[in-house]
Amino acid sequence: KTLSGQFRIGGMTCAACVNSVEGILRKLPGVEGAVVALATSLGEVKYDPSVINKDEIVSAIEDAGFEAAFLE
Ligand code: 9UX
Repeated sequence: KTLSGQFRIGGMTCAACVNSVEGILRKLPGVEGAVVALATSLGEVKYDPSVINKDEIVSAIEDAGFEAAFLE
């Protein structure tokens, strides 16, 4: 089963940042899709909660030097 979560992301200032964040997310085990929008600073990730959770997704983004928080 796949869940979908929206998150707000900080620290992205150019289009290459978007590619970087999407690339990080798409490589994570359990992540099945990720899109990030520079204009709105919002992203959406589809993930398998039996493999990865939101805290781990946030940590991966923050390890790359960005800030992230799920909306809920
Ligand atoms: Mo753009 Mo983002 O030059 O970390 S790649 S600012």
